[in-house]
Amino acid sequence: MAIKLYGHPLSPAAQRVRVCLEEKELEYEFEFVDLSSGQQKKEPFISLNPFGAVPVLQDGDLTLFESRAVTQYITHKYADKGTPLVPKDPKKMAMVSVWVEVESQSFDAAASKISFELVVKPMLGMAVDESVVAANEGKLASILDIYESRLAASKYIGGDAYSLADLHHLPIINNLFRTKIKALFEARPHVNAWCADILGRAAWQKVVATMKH
Ligand SMILES: N[C@@H](CCC(=O)N[C@@H](CS)C(=O)NCC(=O)O)C(=O)O
Repeated sequence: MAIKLYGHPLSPAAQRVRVCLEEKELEYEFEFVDLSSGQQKKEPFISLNPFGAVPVLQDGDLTLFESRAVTQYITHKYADKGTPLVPKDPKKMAMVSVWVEVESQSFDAAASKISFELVVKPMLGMAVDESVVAANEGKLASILDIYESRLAASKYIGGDAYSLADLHHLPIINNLFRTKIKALFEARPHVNAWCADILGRAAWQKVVATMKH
């Protein structure tokens, strides 16, 4: 049975899974979920994810939600396809896991709040809360200082090779690059070069193309 991804083209969490499927060169069916009408909170979707959010991945009889858990599943299940994304060596794998956690617990915690204020709210015609932006801008700047040191010593955030730790950042970095917050990334040369590298990957550019429809 084919892989099916339920999502919305503008959902960063769905984009995270989509870019992983593209890196793995896997065929999949994309099922549009209309977030604006609340389809995600109703049956039949709510039975796939009781939290009522995209993405959901179905692969045969397996149904999964939570984008970062889904990418880990794809990476391990399809280890022999496309880009490896997680190293086999346990020490290298552990380092990737560290930075997967950093993205989720530190980077995303600040960056996705800014993305919501400066990218999502204007799209929905909602007023931007600049106090939320300011509070999280300071947090993000401190996190990017740590990234700058890390990337001065390591080509990719999780180690020598491109991995899930880099890939998980893409949707929110892509959103923030459309805002004044881009300056925080540009001010840090290693972070800036890393962003250019990962945003330029063919798999991510395929996902970017799906956002323009
Ligand atoms: N932690 C979840 C977040 C999922 C999430 O918040 N999805 C958003 C779109 S990016 C959504 O479906 N929002 C609609 C809603 O919550 O009603 C993941 O990584 O999959």
